[in-house]
Amino acid sequence: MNAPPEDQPASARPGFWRRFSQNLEAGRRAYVADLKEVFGRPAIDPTFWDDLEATLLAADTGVAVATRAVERLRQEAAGAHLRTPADALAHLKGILGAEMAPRPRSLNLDGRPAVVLVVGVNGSGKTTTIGKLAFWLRRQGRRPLLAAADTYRAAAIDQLRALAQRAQVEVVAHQPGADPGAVAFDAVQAALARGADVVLVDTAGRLHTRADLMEELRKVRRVLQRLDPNAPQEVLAVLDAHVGQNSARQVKVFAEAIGLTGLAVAKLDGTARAGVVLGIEEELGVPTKLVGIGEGLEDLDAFDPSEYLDALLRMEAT
Ligand SMILES: Nc1nc2c(ncn2[C@@H]2O[C@H](COP(=O)(O)OP(=O)(O)OP(=O)(O)O)[C@@H](O)[C@H]2O)c(=O)[nH]1
Ligand SMILES: [Mg+2]
Repeated sequence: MNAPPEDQPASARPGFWRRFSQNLEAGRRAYVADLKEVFGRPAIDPTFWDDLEATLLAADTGVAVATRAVERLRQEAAGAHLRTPADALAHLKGILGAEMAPRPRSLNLDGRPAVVLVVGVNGSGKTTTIGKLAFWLRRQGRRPLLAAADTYRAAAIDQLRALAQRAQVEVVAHQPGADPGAVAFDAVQAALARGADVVLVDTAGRLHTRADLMEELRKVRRVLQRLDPNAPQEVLAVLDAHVGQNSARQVKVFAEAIGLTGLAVAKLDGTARAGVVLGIEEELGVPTKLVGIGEGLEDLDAFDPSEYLDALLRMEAT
């Protein structure tokens, strides 16, 4: 984190995490019922550990996280401090929290302008996330500018323009089919000329031209680095929570090709895969920095592991 805390509060949205919990409710009723059943047992019985692991797996935390967490709890139960299912629940949040804690999660916006390159597979939520992020940044006194570097489809440029209008930020766009590197270059120049301090670069997500796409992204990065050796300050991959653990595998290609500084997990509303953030981080080793819980401009915030785990392990209705 390079900006002072007051410049970029951990959460810019009062009530965001309450809505996050409420949105999760819709998709995870069966999971909550399992959670209640397992942790509501009067004692740790012979099937308790397997059932707990199955419940975590059902929330899509991924195998590695679920087995490691249950193993740790079992070890603690062998000692004196963990005797009941309720104890296990209390300890579980600490164990999962420790898995997430060491990763820096604030956006690095230390550049003039700072450049955020947004990548990801087709339909993961890149363009929508950029609109939401522009709005989020503006509410914190930043001046974002959008770069329409997904030049494959005219519709992609129009979509970004429409979002920019709603978020009241400027867009730099070329014609469909134009060189994405040239768009990124012009956007940074425009930001310098107009006093914008963050450039958000939208990119294409075609899967079937994967090799071409990766080369194109590398080229965009080279162009940006020519203007500022530290750019892009952030390379964010947008993942679709509904795709679950598989989305991490899809994003690995981007991580290997250009490197990632953070993840933005979109569509965490109405999904049964509430635990997906844990598994994705485990698989990629890249911190989740932003989460999206809807299509509205307000539906994005900085990722807060503690709020997230509270929502994940909460059993009462919100
Ligand atoms: N429910 C929900 N829908 C979302 C969210 N983020 C994006 N969407 C929807 O997901 C669909 C795809 O979003 P886009 O932002 O166009 O995805 P993209 O990655 O830019 O897609 P391409 O440019 O085609 O690769 C749209 O219908 C969005 O409205 C979210 O957080 N929640
Ligand atoms: Mg798009």
